[in-house]
Parts: sequence; structure tokens; C-alpha cells
Amino acid sequence: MGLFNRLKAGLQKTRSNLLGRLGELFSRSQFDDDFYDELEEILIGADVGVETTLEVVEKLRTQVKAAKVTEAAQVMEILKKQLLELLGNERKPIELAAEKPTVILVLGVNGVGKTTTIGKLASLFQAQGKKVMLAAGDTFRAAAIEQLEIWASRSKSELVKHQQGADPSAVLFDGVNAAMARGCDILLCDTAGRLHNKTNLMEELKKVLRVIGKALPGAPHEILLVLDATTGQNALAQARVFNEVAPLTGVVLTKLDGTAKGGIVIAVARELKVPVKYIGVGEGIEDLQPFDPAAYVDGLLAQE
Ligand SMILES: Nc1nc2c(ncn2[C@@H]2O[C@H](COP(=O)(O)OP(=O)(O)O)[C@@H](O)[C@H]2O)c(=O)[nH]1
Ligand SMILES: [Mg+2]
Repeated sequence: MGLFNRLKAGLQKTRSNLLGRLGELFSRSQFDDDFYDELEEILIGADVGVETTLEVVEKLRTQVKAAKVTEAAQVMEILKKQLLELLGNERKPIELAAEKPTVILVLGVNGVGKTTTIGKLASLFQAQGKKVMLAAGDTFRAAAIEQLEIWASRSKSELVKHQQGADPSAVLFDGVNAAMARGCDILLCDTAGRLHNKTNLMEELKKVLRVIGKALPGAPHEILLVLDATTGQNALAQARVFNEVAPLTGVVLTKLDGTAKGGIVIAVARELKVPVKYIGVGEGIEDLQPFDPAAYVDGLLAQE
């Protein structure tokens, strides 16, 4: 399956939710207050976010009026353009550091898909001919280390691990040193997602950042926050907490295939001011895609 078809399949639930309702709405011949009110409801219902929706719809209304547009298809085109403008046209992939290894720290609460995303990223980099290492910084459960081990062998990556209960900072410190010693291009650092209290998280993360920076000044080069799209506006709240603690360089939104509310991508991009770098559209190793705003908007609103 091609990249775009995978994306479209992943957005299937959102698309049928949106399109059913949008199709009906856009079959009207009048673009009056009722039309815009309903459009607002539909977008908010798809988790685009209240503020963002109000802004999009207001701009749409102004432009439709100014351009004296009367055809539904043209209104839809303007809507697409609005959404794209909000998302920004460019893709923002991970940038490799000038000198290897590029250290990527992956954060997020339990169950959002951090370890899976690391496995998928490792496989993407591997396919580009990069030498990849994974560091098992989630030492909370033995199963978490085993899970990363499986992904390491699937993606043909190297692995650095300690025992369950070890200090995550120590694991990541060893990871950075091992990646340098073995000439790896990329080190992906897994972490535990215990968000039971903010002070705790803050302290642990500060330590992790300090220790990684000690092993390699300038590292980590990327701090990715993984968010589960099925948790809707809750994901935004998590992101705000993490963003206060660590300078996030990007967001990965997982499980878009599991929600009818894929509009959360727009809310995240808009309200966090942190670029969405990857999206997860399934559990398979190939179900992680660099986020492409144009393809996303097309995949969301494609008619068939
Ligand atoms: N459907 C779907 N499931 C996903 C996706 N990403 C992760 N998962 C699943 O989410 C669950 C938790 O993932 P895991 O990587 O262990 O989360 P972690 O606790 O953050 O490390 C697993 O069952 C994954 O297979 C995705 O994009 N789509
Ligand atoms: Mg994990």
C-alpha cells in the first residue's frame, strides 16, 4: 500500500465522521448563518478545538463573502486552504545533528505509544541506511525493556539496557556513550511515562536532560512528545505540562486510525506551537509517517 493510501486508511474513521456530515452540509445551496453554525459544530465534534474552529470558520465566512463564491466545491476548497494555512505548508522532519549521533529523547505518558513509535522510527531510519541504537530508559517494568528489545531486533537496531528498577538517567548516559563508541547515527531514548505528579516528572526529566547533555554536549537534539490522538483534548493538556518541563522540538500523534476525531492534529499544531513531526496510523512497523500537512488535509476531506 502506498503512503497516501495508508494515511487515508488511517484517517478512515475521521473521514467518515466528517464527510457524512460535511457532505450533507455542503449539499445546501445557501451559505448562511445556519451553514456556518453547523460547520462549527462539526469541526468542534472532530476535535479541531473551539478556538481554532472559530477562527477557521470566521475566515472562511469572510473569504466566501469577499470572493462572492456560491458553489459548494469552491467553499470546500477555501476550507481546505484555511486548514492548510493553520497547519503550515512545510513538513518538519527530524534534523540530524552535524556530528553523529543524533540523540532523540521520546517522552509521553503511559500507553500513548512511545515504545512502538521508537520501533517504527528505528525502522524508518534503518531503511535510510542509518545505524540506529535504542536505549531502554523505561526501567519501571521488565516488560517495557523486553518490548524495546523486540523492536530492536525487528528494526535491526542495537540496544542498551539495564535491569528493571535501574536509574533511567544512568541507562541513557550509557546509551549516549555506547552510541558514540559504536559510531551510531541515531540514538532513540525510551522513557517511562509516569505522570503521577508534576514535581516528580519535572525532577526526573531535568536529571535525564542534564545527564544526556553531560555525556554529549548539545544532546538531546530532539525532544519528541508522543500523544495519543484518541484521548482528544486531554492530549493537549498533557502536552502543556511536558512543554513546561522540557523544550519540546516536535510532537508525534499516534492512533489516528483509532479515532473519529482526527481533527486533534489541527488543534495540537495550532495551540501548542510545536510542530507535528510524525503521525501513527496503525500498529504495524510501517504505520508511522512523516507528517505532511497537505496529504493530511486531502486524506481528511478526500471524497472517496
Ligand atoms: N492503532 C494504533 N495503535 C498504536 C499506535 N501506536 C501505538 N499503538 C498501540 O498502543 C499500545 C501502547 O503502545 P506502547 O508503545 O507500549 O506505549 P508506551 O507506554 O507509550 O510505550 C500498543 O498496543 C501499541 O501497539 C498507532 O498509531 N495506532
Ligand atoms: Mg513504553
